[in-house]
Amino acid sequence: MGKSLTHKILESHLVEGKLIPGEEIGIRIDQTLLQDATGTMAMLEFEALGLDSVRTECSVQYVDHNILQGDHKNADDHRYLQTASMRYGVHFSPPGNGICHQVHLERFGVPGKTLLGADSHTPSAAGVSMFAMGAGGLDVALAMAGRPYYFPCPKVLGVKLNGRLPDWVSAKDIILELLRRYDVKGCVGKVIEYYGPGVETLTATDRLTIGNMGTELGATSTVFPSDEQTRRFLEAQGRAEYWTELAADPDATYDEYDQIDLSKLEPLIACPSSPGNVKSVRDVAGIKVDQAIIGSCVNSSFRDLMVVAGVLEGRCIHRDVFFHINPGSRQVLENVVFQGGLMALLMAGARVHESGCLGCIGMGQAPGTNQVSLRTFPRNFPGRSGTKGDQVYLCSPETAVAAALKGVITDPRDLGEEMEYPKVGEPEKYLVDTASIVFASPSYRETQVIRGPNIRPLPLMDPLPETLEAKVLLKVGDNISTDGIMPAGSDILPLRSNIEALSEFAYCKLDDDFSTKCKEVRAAVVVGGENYGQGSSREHAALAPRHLGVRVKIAKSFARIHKANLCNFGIIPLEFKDPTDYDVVQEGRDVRLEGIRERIARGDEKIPLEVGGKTIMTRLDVSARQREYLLAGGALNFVKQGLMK
Ligand code: MIC
Ligand code: SF4
Repeated sequence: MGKSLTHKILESHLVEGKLIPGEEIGIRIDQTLLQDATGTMAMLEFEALGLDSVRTECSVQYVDHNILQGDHKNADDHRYLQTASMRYGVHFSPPGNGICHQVHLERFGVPGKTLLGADSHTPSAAGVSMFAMGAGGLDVALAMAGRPYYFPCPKVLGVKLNGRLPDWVSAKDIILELLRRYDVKGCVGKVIEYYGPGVETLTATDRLTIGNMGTELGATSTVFPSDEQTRRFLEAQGRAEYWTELAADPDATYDEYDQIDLSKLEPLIACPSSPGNVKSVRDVAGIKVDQAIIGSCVNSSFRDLMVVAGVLEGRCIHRDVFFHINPGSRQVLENVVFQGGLMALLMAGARVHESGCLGCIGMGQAPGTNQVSLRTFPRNFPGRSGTKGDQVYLCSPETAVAAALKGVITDPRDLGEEMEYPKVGEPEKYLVDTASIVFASPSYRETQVIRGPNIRPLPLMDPLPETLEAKVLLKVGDNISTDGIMPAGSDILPLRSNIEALSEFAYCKLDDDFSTKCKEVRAAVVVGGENYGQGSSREHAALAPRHLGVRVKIAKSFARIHKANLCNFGIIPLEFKDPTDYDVVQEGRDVRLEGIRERIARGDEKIPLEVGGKTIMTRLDVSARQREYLLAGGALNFVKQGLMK
């Protein structure tokens, strides 16, 4: 039986377990990636392990999220990350150099290697055929220390691509089509592997777009073959020597199958306020648009910006639309300048920004009251833009620029009546810029790590008691994202390395009083529906509630990264055995987990929970290692215990 490329890469990296879907496996991690919003904590965690340097082939620290400098905090964190990177052998990409996923593809990605990143969109590296996953910061810190990464062995969904995309339809529409089919939890526990004749029509950055938003489907990772397109991209980036050819066996079998005829796709758009709320652009055409933004890690490549520049050549954007361009990397912008695209963008009236996450993580660019914003971003969870009740749509650069020209949502194919589709291919050679990257060097090992006052040590966490009594302080519905649990934005993000201050904001968008209520109880419970904790990988969505006293979360189901983060920080992730019990566990109720310590230590999967005079059954579906973490009160306690022994 032929093998999928996913299985080939996993097999060559497997250090523990068997490739049986659902069973825990451990794989060797070749490369790691940190960004600043999750990375400050992860770097502190790495330091706590007491090693002299990282033990990977390549580890990179990016600064791209917290780049507003309203006071000393973010700038202090940047200097900490730079000096710690130099000290421990990590490459450092400073603020302004670009968004982690775009820069990683350009400068560091290597086909067939594994990459673990403290950012949920790490599967963007599928663009150069890496097996890349997002994880919590602590898991990445452990990988930096040379430890394997453990996760449930995924199923492989093989998606066959046929045909070629029509004009005005692009890679974003392919992944939106899958989101239309599967919605935001349809690919949980799966790797999406693309194959078939349509694959070779997609460039490396098209593949980045598709891999990036596989995350929005709940997928563990996305895999593309490494072929002529990959070789061309690496060569154009001056890194031809890293290319190897990789593909599934011709008779490969997959756990599940699907296919897309690229030639039949039409422009699609995700409506407010979920990436899974996908409609055809035609169906929502005519809605007045106030803001359009091209940018974020999913659509800010050279191709994306040049298509937009091509459309805008000699034209002006509509007077009622504020139009922004957030380049994916400084190198992207330099290439756009070199090829003459910047002039068209500026003359059309675009606001061209420095490269970084910017509005995608609520660092500026918030839309006004009741305003409609079209963005090429990967996420539009409620309020993520920074504006309450926001109306954010996600679409391709083609659809965004069509709206910017016309002032209303417009099918970009309609532009075909006025102009030719500006096709943009991969240049033969990109201008390559590595000037601002601080590459790791043994000569930096003596660097003094500089810590600003915003960097606070991790609060201590107590081990799990014999029996747990707690109050249900919050009950939420399906698909609550980690943005809902631990919001970001320019006020809150700078506190990511100060857990005490940060935790005051936990759940603030769902319940203003949550942190105050927590102070009145000894231990707290949060109840959720399906796919609880989807979205961002931020471990702060476990760390901050834990600091406030949340010891148990009960949900119908959990998203992969969040569930791992809960175990890492000693919060017990229980699932309802009977989903209708969701109705029994109401806000304000007291719950009791009798003998919970012993049950977890024994390996019990069924956990009885007393609530309001009734006992309901819940399920604890975690690995033996995660049980140890829960007993110790968190992975760091567990690792420390080991060191003390
Ligand atoms: C996001 O897109 O939500 C983020 C911000 O990049 C996060 C990481 C974070 O919360 O810092 C992610 O995707 O993991
Ligand atoms: Fe940055 Fe947005 Fe990408 Fe997250 S999704 S890495 S915030 S650009």
